[in-house]
Amino acid sequence: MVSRTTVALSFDLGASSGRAVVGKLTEKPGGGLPELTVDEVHRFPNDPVRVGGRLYWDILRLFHEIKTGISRAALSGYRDIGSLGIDSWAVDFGLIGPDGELLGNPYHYRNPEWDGSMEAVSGELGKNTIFASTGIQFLPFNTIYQLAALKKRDSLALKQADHLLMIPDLLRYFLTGRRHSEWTNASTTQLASAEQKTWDSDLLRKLGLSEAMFLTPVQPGTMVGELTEDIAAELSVGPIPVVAVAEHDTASAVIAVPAEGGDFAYLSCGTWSLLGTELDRPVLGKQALDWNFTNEGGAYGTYRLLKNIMGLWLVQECKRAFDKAGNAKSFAGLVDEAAEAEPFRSLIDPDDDAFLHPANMPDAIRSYCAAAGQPVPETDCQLIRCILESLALKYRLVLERTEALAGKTFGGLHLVGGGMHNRLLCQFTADAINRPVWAGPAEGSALGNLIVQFIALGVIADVQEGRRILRQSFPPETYTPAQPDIWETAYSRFCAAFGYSQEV
Ligand code: LFR
Repeated sequence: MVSRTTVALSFDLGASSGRAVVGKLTEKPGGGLPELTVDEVHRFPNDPVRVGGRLYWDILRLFHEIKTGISRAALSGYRDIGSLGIDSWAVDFGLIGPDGELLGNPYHYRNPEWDGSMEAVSGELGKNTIFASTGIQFLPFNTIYQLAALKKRDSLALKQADHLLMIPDLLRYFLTGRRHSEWTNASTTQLASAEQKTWDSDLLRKLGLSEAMFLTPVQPGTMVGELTEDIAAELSVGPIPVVAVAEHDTASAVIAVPAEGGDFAYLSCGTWSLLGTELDRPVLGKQALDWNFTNEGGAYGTYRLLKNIMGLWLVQECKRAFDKAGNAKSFAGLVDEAAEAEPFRSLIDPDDDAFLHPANMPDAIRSYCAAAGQPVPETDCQLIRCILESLALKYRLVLERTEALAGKTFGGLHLVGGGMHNRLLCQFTADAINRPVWAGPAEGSALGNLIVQFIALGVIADVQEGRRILRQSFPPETYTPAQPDIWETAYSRFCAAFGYSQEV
């Protein structure tokens, strides 16, 4: 008996690279859960480009890489691709003019131009008003503040735009010629109502933004077109259907958390660390606002109650500075050295604004430590140790606050994303939270992207079945707490140093 295999192609655009990953779902001849295997057919850089003091996406190059990914999948023997889907980080967008053309290069959220816009807008409209409707945390680069900054400088593109498309919406438009807005990404703009799952017209009006620019969001899993004939001919492939997956990478990553049952905590660990839980209602009260938690839209009626933590960006940027200074080492080498460094020498609050886009990360950390009365990290390994320990301690704070807001307790933490390769951080996290950490899968976003496609194609019943398949195909690795006592002391020191109450 021949077992049936369904093939889908996912594109995941992350900060360190973009990836084209083929997923093959194969039915077991005797029944039982199908098996999922993946094949990365293309990987490409996704470097932002700085011009005239502003930071941009290199969007046409990325579109070229996506076309290359489709060709490579076909050339690797995947002739029968059931569908494709694209996910990327949140908040960034392109503007489409009356003639259907992209108006300018999309800006990158770390563009320094956005600084100050959040304070201006939230001062004018009131944080309560914005949060009560959107349920989204206040981050200085949210789409709402990018748009307000563009409006303030009288951006010609904004004036002329017919439609705003989030980055995956935009790339899908290039592939299919059709324009749709997708819900998980729309929710991160801080311009949409969490409960209504569509744009908040009041908010748009108050900001002086044209409502017509915003297309009614479709839910993840919607089939939204197929490759244009031109592109299919250019790439010598058939008319591949395109699915609006959970196009916010974090939404996709959380779909791929291999949890059993509905109550679980996760840490999506990559450039950002996103720590929280999945709920079927947003938490919109005062405490969530005061703690700056978010309720991002998820797939299939869910919300992600979580908080952004600055994440491995701190390490990535240190490595970039070390490389530039002629002291290049691999990530693994840096982490090995950090493992030997003195424990808890200096601590930082990783979420300080000073770390969002500093010109030189090691300098930013050193100045911060000096100002916070912490010993200044001198060596590369002291810097990396300081970052990893501080991240783990911040994870504990955010985990306990998540529990308080959700009214739940969690037996451990699922860690998904590339950060699982940082074994020292996984162990520190288990120690800091004094609970097990279940690490994996590493390619969370790509896998969540594939699961939504397989559900749309009718070969997986729902997310629960998807998670069961992931558990079986990519069993997580368990880290157990080894030194809870010294971490308990360090946690008290962390909370005292940065003004956090240990009581939640
Ligand atoms: C993670 C992520 C976060 C979002 C940040 C900026 O890649 O998508 O969820 O807050 O990037 O868009």
